[in-house]
Amino acid sequence: RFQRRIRPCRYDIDQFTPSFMSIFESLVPSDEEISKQKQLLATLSRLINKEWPNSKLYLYGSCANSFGFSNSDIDLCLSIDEKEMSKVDIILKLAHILHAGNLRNIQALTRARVPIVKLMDPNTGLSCDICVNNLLAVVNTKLLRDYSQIDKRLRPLAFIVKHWAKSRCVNETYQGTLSSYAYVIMCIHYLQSQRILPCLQEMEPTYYVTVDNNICAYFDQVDKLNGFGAQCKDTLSRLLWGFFRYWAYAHNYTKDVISIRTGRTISKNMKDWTRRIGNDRHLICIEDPFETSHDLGRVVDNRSIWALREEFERAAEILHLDPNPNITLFEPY
Ligand code: 3AT
Ligand code: MG
Repeated sequence: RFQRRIRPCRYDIDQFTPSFMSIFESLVPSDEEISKQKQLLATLSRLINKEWPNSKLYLYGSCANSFGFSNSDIDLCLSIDEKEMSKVDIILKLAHILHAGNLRNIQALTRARVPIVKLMDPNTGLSCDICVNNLLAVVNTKLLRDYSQIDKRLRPLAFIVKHWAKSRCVNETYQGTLSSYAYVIMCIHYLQSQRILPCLQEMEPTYYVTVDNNICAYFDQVDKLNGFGAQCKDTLSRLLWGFFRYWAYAHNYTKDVISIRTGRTISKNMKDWTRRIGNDRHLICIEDPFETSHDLGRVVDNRSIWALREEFERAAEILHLDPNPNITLFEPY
Protein backbone atom coordinates (compact mmCIF):
# COMPACT_ATOMS: atom_id res chain seq x y z
CA ARG A 1 0.00 0.00 0.00
CA PHE A 2 2.92 2.31 0.46
CA GLN A 3 4.54 1.49 -2.84
CA ARG A 4 6.50 4.26 -4.43
CA ARG A 5 4.26 6.19 -6.82
CA ILE A 6 5.65 6.97 -10.20
CA ARG A 7 4.33 10.31 -11.29
CA PRO A 8 5.63 13.11 -13.45
CA CYS A 9 7.50 15.57 -11.31
CA ARG A 10 6.01 18.85 -10.31
CA TYR A 11 7.84 21.73 -11.92
CA ASP A 12 6.23 24.54 -9.97
CA ILE A 13 7.03 23.39 -6.44
CA ASP A 14 9.58 26.18 -5.83
CA GLN A 15 6.94 28.87 -6.29
CA PHE A 16 5.53 27.94 -2.86
CA THR A 17 8.75 28.64 -0.98
CA PRO A 18 7.90 32.32 -0.24
CA SER A 19 4.55 31.39 1.30
CA PHE A 20 6.09 28.63 3.43
CA MET A 21 8.78 31.12 4.48
CA SER A 22 6.13 33.60 5.60
CA ILE A 23 4.44 30.89 7.67
CA PHE A 24 7.84 30.18 9.26
CA GLU A 25 8.38 33.89 9.98
CA SER A 26 4.95 34.17 11.60
CA LEU A 27 5.85 31.36 14.02
CA VAL A 28 9.28 32.62 15.11
CA PRO A 29 9.36 34.31 18.55
CA SER A 30 9.99 38.05 18.58
CA ASP A 31 13.15 39.64 19.99
CA GLU A 32 11.01 40.99 22.81
CA GLU A 33 9.88 37.49 23.73
CA ILE A 34 13.44 36.19 23.68
CA SER A 35 14.60 38.96 25.99
CA LYS A 36 11.73 38.14 28.37
CA GLN A 37 12.92 34.51 28.43
CA LYS A 38 16.43 35.67 29.35
CA GLN A 39 15.00 37.97 32.00
CA LEU A 40 13.09 35.06 33.55
CA LEU A 41 16.20 32.88 33.50
CA ALA A 42 18.17 35.63 35.29
CA THR A 43 15.45 36.18 37.92
CA LEU A 44 15.15 32.49 38.73
CA SER A 45 18.92 31.91 38.72
CA ARG A 46 19.38 34.72 41.25
CA LEU A 47 16.69 33.31 43.52
CA ILE A 48 17.95 29.73 43.38
CA ASN A 49 21.65 30.63 43.69
CA LYS A 50 21.02 32.36 46.99
CA GLU A 51 20.04 28.99 48.43
CA TRP A 52 22.27 26.76 46.28
CA PRO A 53 25.34 28.80 45.23
CA ASN A 54 26.88 25.93 43.26
CA SER A 55 23.80 25.12 41.21
CA LYS A 56 23.25 26.29 37.65
CA LEU A 57 20.04 26.84 35.76
CA TYR A 58 19.95 26.06 32.02
CA LEU A 59 17.41 26.82 29.31
CA TYR A 60 16.78 23.74 27.18
CA GLY A 61 14.21 22.43 24.70
CA SER A 62 12.58 24.58 22.09
CA CYS A 63 13.30 27.95 23.72
CA ALA A 64 17.04 27.22 23.45
CA ASN A 65 17.41 24.82 20.51
CA SER A 66 16.23 27.46 17.98
CA PHE A 67 13.16 25.42 16.99
CA GLY A 68 10.71 27.08 19.39
CA PHE A 69 7.47 28.76 18.31
CA SER A 70 6.40 32.03 19.83
CA ASN A 71 4.35 31.72 23.03
CA SER A 72 5.64 28.30 23.94
CA ASP A 73 6.41 27.37 27.51
CA ILE A 74 9.96 27.61 28.78
CA ASP A 75 11.89 24.46 29.73
CA LEU A 76 14.54 24.90 32.41
CA CYS A 77 16.90 22.42 33.97
CA LEU A 78 18.54 22.87 37.36
CA SER A 79 21.96 21.27 37.57
CA ILE A 80 22.81 20.60 41.17
CA ASP A 81 25.13 18.35 43.14
CA GLU A 82 23.23 17.41 46.32
CA LYS A 83 24.24 13.86 47.13
CA GLU A 84 22.16 13.79 50.32
CA MET A 85 18.89 14.70 48.64
CA SER A 86 16.66 12.70 46.31
CA LYS A 87 15.33 14.34 43.13
CA VAL A 88 11.89 14.60 44.73
CA ASP A 89 13.33 16.34 47.79
CA ILE A 90 15.16 18.79 45.54
CA ILE A 91 11.92 19.48 43.64
CA LEU A 92 10.03 20.12 46.89
CA LYS A 93 12.71 22.43 48.22
CA LEU A 94 12.87 24.23 44.87
CA ALA A 95 9.11 24.84 45.02
CA HIS A 96 9.63 26.26 48.50
CA ILE A 97 12.39 28.62 47.32
CA LEU A 98 10.22 29.83 44.45
CA HIS A 99 7.32 30.51 46.83
CA ALA A 100 9.55 32.97 48.62
CA GLY A 101 10.12 34.87 45.31
CA ASN A 102 7.31 36.68 43.57
CA LEU A 103 6.19 33.74 41.42
CA ARG A 104 2.70 32.35 40.87
CA ASN A 105 0.92 29.05 40.24
CA ILE A 106 3.77 27.00 41.66
CA GLN A 107 3.16 23.27 41.46
CA ALA A 108 5.60 20.48 42.33
CA LEU A 109 4.83 17.44 40.16
CA THR A 110 6.81 14.84 42.04
CA ARG A 111 5.10 11.76 40.62
CA ALA A 112 5.64 12.52 36.93
CA ARG A 113 8.11 10.33 34.97
CA VAL A 114 10.37 13.40 34.98
CA PRO A 115 9.58 15.27 38.23
CA ILE A 116 9.20 19.04 37.64
CA VAL A 117 8.17 22.31 39.23
CA LYS A 118 5.73 24.41 37.19
CA LEU A 119 5.38 28.13 37.68
CA MET A 120 4.25 31.41 36.18
CA ASP A 121 6.23 34.63 36.38
CA PRO A 122 3.89 37.65 36.68
CA ASN A 123 6.62 40.08 35.53
CA THR A 124 7.09 38.52 32.11
CA GLY A 125 3.82 36.57 31.92
CA LEU A 126 5.83 33.46 30.99
CA SER A 127 5.14 29.94 32.28
CA CYS A 128 7.88 27.42 32.73
CA ASP A 129 8.76 23.90 33.85
CA ILE A 130 11.93 23.24 35.84
CA CYS A 131 13.43 19.74 35.96
CA VAL A 132 16.50 18.59 37.87
CA ASN A 133 19.80 17.18 36.55
CA ASN A 134 18.44 16.26 33.13
CA LEU A 135 21.72 17.24 31.50
CA LEU A 136 21.37 15.05 28.43
CA ALA A 137 18.49 17.28 27.40
CA VAL A 138 20.74 20.32 27.82
CA VAL A 139 23.38 18.70 25.61
CA ASN A 140 20.93 17.56 22.91
CA THR A 141 19.53 21.10 22.91
CA LYS A 142 23.01 22.39 22.05
CA LEU A 143 23.43 19.78 19.28
CA LEU A 144 20.16 20.81 17.64
CA ARG A 145 21.02 24.50 17.90
CA ASP A 146 24.47 23.85 16.41
CA TYR A 147 22.92 22.00 13.45
CA SER A 148 20.52 24.89 12.87
CA GLN A 149 23.48 27.25 12.36
CA ILE A 150 25.06 25.26 9.54
CA ASP A 151 22.41 25.66 6.88
CA LYS A 152 19.64 28.20 7.04
CA ARG A 153 17.11 25.82 5.50
CA LEU A 154 16.91 23.52 8.56
CA ARG A 155 15.05 25.95 10.80
CA PRO A 156 12.20 26.75 8.39
CA LEU A 157 11.95 23.07 7.40
CA ALA A 158 11.61 21.95 11.03
CA PHE A 159 9.19 24.78 11.87
CA ILE A 160 6.90 23.84 8.99
CA VAL A 161 7.09 20.13 9.89
CA LYS A 162 6.28 20.92 13.56
CA HIS A 163 3.44 23.22 12.49
CA TRP A 164 2.06 20.50 10.20
CA ALA A 165 2.38 17.90 13.00
CA LYS A 166 0.53 20.13 15.47
CA SER A 167 -2.23 20.96 12.94
CA ARG A 168 -2.71 17.28 12.06
CA CYS A 169 -2.55 16.05 15.68
CA VAL A 170 0.51 13.87 15.18
CA ASN A 171 2.67 15.70 17.78
CA GLU A 172 1.15 14.05 20.86
CA THR A 173 3.35 11.48 22.54
CA TYR A 174 0.63 10.44 24.98
CA GLN A 175 -1.49 9.45 21.95
CA GLY A 176 1.28 7.45 20.34
CA THR A 177 2.63 10.04 17.93
CA LEU A 178 5.99 11.80 17.91
CA SER A 179 7.56 14.56 20.02
CA SER A 180 8.78 17.83 18.54
CA TYR A 181 12.28 16.69 19.39
CA ALA A 182 11.80 13.56 17.24
CA TYR A 183 10.53 15.63 14.28
CA VAL A 184 13.57 17.92 14.41
CA ILE A 185 15.84 14.86 14.37
CA MET A 186 13.93 13.49 11.37
CA CYS A 187 14.54 16.79 9.56
CA ILE A 188 18.27 16.72 10.37
CA HIS A 189 18.44 13.13 9.10
CA TYR A 190 16.76 14.10 5.84
CA LEU A 191 19.12 17.03 5.27
CA GLN A 192 22.11 14.80 6.04
CA SER A 193 20.86 12.39 3.37
CA GLN A 194 20.74 15.30 0.89
CA ARG A 195 24.27 16.40 1.90
CA ILE A 196 22.92 19.71 3.12
CA LEU A 197 24.07 18.94 6.68
CA PRO A 198 27.21 17.09 7.81
CA CYS A 199 27.28 14.52 10.60
CA LEU A 200 28.81 16.43 13.52
CA GLN A 201 29.26 13.31 15.68
CA GLU A 202 31.40 11.62 13.01
CA MET A 203 33.81 14.55 12.84
CA GLU A 204 36.82 15.24 15.09
CA PRO A 205 35.25 16.32 18.43
CA THR A 206 35.77 19.86 19.65
CA TYR A 207 33.12 19.51 22.36
CA TYR A 208 33.24 16.70 24.86
CA VAL A 209 31.14 15.94 27.96
CA THR A 210 30.13 12.80 29.80
CA VAL A 211 26.60 12.72 31.16
CA ASP A 212 25.35 9.71 33.16
CA ASN A 213 27.88 7.39 31.47
CA ASN A 214 26.97 8.64 27.99
CA ILE A 215 29.86 10.17 26.11
CA CYS A 216 28.67 13.21 24.20
CA ALA A 217 31.30 14.34 21.72
CA TYR A 218 31.03 16.17 18.45
CA PHE A 219 32.45 18.93 16.29
CA ASP A 220 30.80 22.11 17.50
CA GLN A 221 32.77 24.82 15.66
CA VAL A 222 29.89 25.18 13.26
CA ASP A 223 30.89 28.65 12.07
CA LYS A 224 33.64 26.81 10.16
CA LEU A 225 31.01 24.81 8.26
CA ASN A 226 29.30 27.75 6.63
CA GLY A 227 28.33 26.90 3.09
CA PHE A 228 28.52 23.13 3.71
CA GLY A 229 25.24 22.44 1.90
CA ALA A 230 25.66 25.04 -0.85
CA GLN A 231 26.01 22.37 -3.58
CA CYS A 232 22.36 21.47 -3.12
CA LYS A 233 20.15 24.32 -4.25
CA ASP A 234 16.79 22.86 -3.18
CA THR A 235 14.42 25.45 -1.81
CA LEU A 236 12.27 25.04 1.30
CA SER A 237 9.18 23.73 -0.51
CA ARG A 238 11.20 21.16 -2.47
CA LEU A 239 12.85 19.95 0.74
CA LEU A 240 9.47 19.68 2.45
CA TRP A 241 8.19 17.62 -0.43
CA GLY A 242 11.30 15.43 -0.25
CA PHE A 243 10.97 15.04 3.53
CA PHE A 244 7.38 13.82 3.30
CA ARG A 245 8.12 11.62 0.28
CA TYR A 246 10.92 10.01 2.27
CA TRP A 247 8.64 9.19 5.22
CA ALA A 248 5.69 8.24 3.00
CA TYR A 249 7.41 6.01 0.44
CA ALA A 250 11.15 5.67 0.82
CA HIS A 251 11.90 4.85 4.45
CA ASN A 252 12.15 1.15 5.21
CA TYR A 253 10.02 0.84 8.36
CA THR A 254 10.69 -2.89 8.67
CA LYS A 255 14.46 -2.77 8.60
CA ASP A 256 15.86 0.67 9.25
CA VAL A 257 16.65 3.00 12.13
CA ILE A 258 17.44 6.62 11.36
CA SER A 259 20.55 7.83 13.13
CA ILE A 260 21.85 11.39 12.99
CA ARG A 261 24.76 10.14 15.14
CA THR A 262 26.11 8.20 12.15
CA GLY A 263 24.58 10.37 9.44
CA ARG A 264 22.71 7.48 7.79
CA THR A 265 20.28 4.68 8.52
CA ILE A 266 21.42 1.62 10.44
CA SER A 267 19.70 -1.73 10.66
CA LYS A 268 17.21 -2.64 13.38
CA ASN A 269 19.07 -5.95 13.63
CA MET A 270 22.25 -4.22 14.65
CA LYS A 271 20.48 -2.52 17.54
CA ASP A 272 18.36 -5.53 18.43
CA TRP A 273 15.27 -3.43 17.85
CA THR A 274 13.49 -6.15 15.91
CA ARG A 275 10.96 -7.28 18.48
CA ARG A 276 8.62 -5.71 20.93
CA ILE A 277 10.19 -5.54 24.39
CA GLY A 278 7.82 -4.25 27.04
CA ASN A 279 6.17 -1.22 25.54
CA ASP A 280 8.93 -0.58 23.01
CA ARG A 281 7.51 -1.72 19.69
CA HIS A 282 10.07 -0.09 17.41
CA LEU A 283 7.57 0.50 14.61
CA ILE A 284 9.34 3.67 13.52
CA CYS A 285 12.91 3.82 14.76
CA ILE A 286 14.61 7.12 15.56
CA GLU A 287 17.85 6.77 17.49
CA ASP A 288 18.55 9.41 20.12
CA PRO A 289 21.90 11.01 19.18
CA PHE A 290 23.44 10.53 22.65
CA GLU A 291 21.29 8.02 24.53
CA THR A 292 21.69 5.51 21.74
CA SER A 293 19.64 2.77 23.42
CA HIS A 294 16.70 5.14 23.32
CA ASP A 295 14.27 4.89 20.39
CA LEU A 296 12.37 8.18 20.10
CA GLY A 297 9.74 6.26 18.15
CA ARG A 298 8.98 3.94 21.04
CA VAL A 299 5.78 5.80 21.88
CA VAL A 300 4.29 4.74 18.53
CA ASP A 301 1.88 1.79 18.69
CA ASN A 302 0.08 -0.48 16.22
CA ARG A 303 -2.69 2.01 15.65
CA SER A 304 -0.77 5.28 15.66
CA ILE A 305 1.87 4.03 13.20
CA TRP A 306 -0.83 3.89 10.51
CA ALA A 307 -2.22 7.28 11.47
CA LEU A 308 1.31 8.68 11.15
CA ARG A 309 2.07 7.01 7.84
CA GLU A 310 -1.25 8.13 6.41
CA GLU A 311 -0.39 11.68 7.41
CA PHE A 312 3.05 11.44 5.77
CA GLU A 313 1.38 10.15 2.63
CA ARG A 314 -1.29 12.86 2.69
CA ALA A 315 1.39 15.54 3.06
CA ALA A 316 3.48 14.11 0.22
CA GLU A 317 0.40 13.98 -2.05
CA ILE A 318 -0.56 17.55 -1.21
CA LEU A 319 2.91 18.83 -2.00
CA HIS A 320 2.78 16.83 -5.22
CA LEU A 321 -0.63 17.81 -6.53
CA ASP A 322 -2.52 20.39 -4.53
CA PRO A 323 -2.81 23.88 -6.05
CA ASN A 324 -2.42 25.48 -2.59
CA PRO A 325 -0.16 23.20 -0.55
CA ASN A 326 0.73 26.09 1.76
CA ILE A 327 -2.91 26.05 2.96
CA THR A 328 -4.09 22.46 2.56
CA LEU A 329 -1.10 20.97 4.36
CA PHE A 330 -2.17 22.56 7.66
CA GLU A 331 -5.94 22.01 7.46
CA PRO A 332 -7.00 20.94 10.96
CA TYR A 333 -7.41 17.22 11.39
P1 3AT B 1 7.55 22.28 21.50
O1 3AT B 1 7.82 23.52 20.73
O2 3AT B 1 7.31 22.49 22.96
O3 3AT B 1 6.53 21.43 20.82
P2 3AT B 1 10.19 21.25 22.25
O4 3AT B 1 11.38 21.53 21.37
O5 3AT B 1 10.13 21.91 23.58
O6 3AT B 1 8.89 21.46 21.38
P3 3AT B 1 9.76 18.67 23.30
O7 3AT B 1 8.64 19.23 24.11
O8 3AT B 1 9.57 17.45 22.45
O9 3AT B 1 10.31 19.74 22.33
O10 3AT B 1 11.00 18.39 24.23
C1 3AT B 1 11.64 19.36 25.04
C2 3AT B 1 13.12 19.05 25.13
O11 3AT B 1 13.34 17.88 25.90
C3 3AT B 1 13.76 18.75 23.79
C4 3AT B 1 14.85 17.82 24.13
O12 3AT B 1 15.99 18.55 24.54
C5 3AT B 1 14.32 17.05 25.30
N1 3AT B 1 13.65 15.79 24.94
C6 3AT B 1 12.38 15.62 24.59
N2 3AT B 1 12.08 14.34 24.37
C7 3AT B 1 13.22 13.67 24.60
C8 3AT B 1 13.58 12.30 24.58
N3 3AT B 1 12.68 11.36 24.27
N4 3AT B 1 14.85 11.98 24.88
C9 3AT B 1 15.74 12.91 25.21
N5 3AT B 1 15.47 14.23 25.27
C10 3AT B 1 14.24 14.59 24.97
MG1 MG C 1 8.48 22.11 25.01
